[in-house]
Amino acid sequence: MNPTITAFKSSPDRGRGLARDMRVRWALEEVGQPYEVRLVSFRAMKEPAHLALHPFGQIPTYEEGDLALFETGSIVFHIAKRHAGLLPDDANARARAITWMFAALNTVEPPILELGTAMLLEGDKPWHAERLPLVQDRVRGRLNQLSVRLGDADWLDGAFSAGDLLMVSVLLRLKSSGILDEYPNLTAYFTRSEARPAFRRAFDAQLAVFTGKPPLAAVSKFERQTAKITSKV
Ligand code: GTB
Repeated sequence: MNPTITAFKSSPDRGRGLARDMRVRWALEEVGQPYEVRLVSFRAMKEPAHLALHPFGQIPTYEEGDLALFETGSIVFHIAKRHAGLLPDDANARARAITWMFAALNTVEPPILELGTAMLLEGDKPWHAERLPLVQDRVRGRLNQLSVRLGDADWLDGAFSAGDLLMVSVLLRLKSSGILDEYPNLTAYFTRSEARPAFRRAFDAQLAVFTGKPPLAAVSKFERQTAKITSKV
């Protein structure tokens, strides 16, 4: 049976990749695992049926048989462990890829979320103009370090991994801010990731919730059949 994820029935960005079901869709597309989507309203997310799946009343959730998960880091990790394609086989390389997953969520994402809060929710505060540059500089600090580490490599550590998937998902939030443009190698990293067919399919599928048009490129039957399910856990 295909896993089922939850997503916004009506996302503020109208399905342009910012809601976090995007990273789960992308992971599933990368490994060729078809999935179902249950759309939930903001009200339904706070009702008991959804709270039983997600204690904080958020999306996305992930259901597979009698397993129910929340938190995108955990969901992407679960998918990466179950299927080939998102984590290297070599034990040390695998540990490093997992490290990048944590780095994306614990070290790079927090200042980016803070910037989002400052821009979206604090514009009317008397201290906004003074605080905004401080928050922007905290983001720049992290991007500088990430940019130095990435250098001219295509991916963070060898082949594309779940670490890249989460890092790029985190950087996606900066797209409209212009800050990412200050780092040509990070911009190229982002563009390279966006060009991945799996990213495009995930993006189109999320957008289709809002346009009502079916996604242009669903996971093809061929890809489903050839996806190597390794059951490593
Ligand atoms: N740490 C959790 C995870 O990674 O899974 C965070 C999950 C989360 O923040 N979910 C958000 C949510 O359900 C949706 S993604 N919010 C509703 C609530 O808390 O009541 C965050 C998000 C959604 C949409 C936009 N947008 O449209 O601009 C931006 C960010």
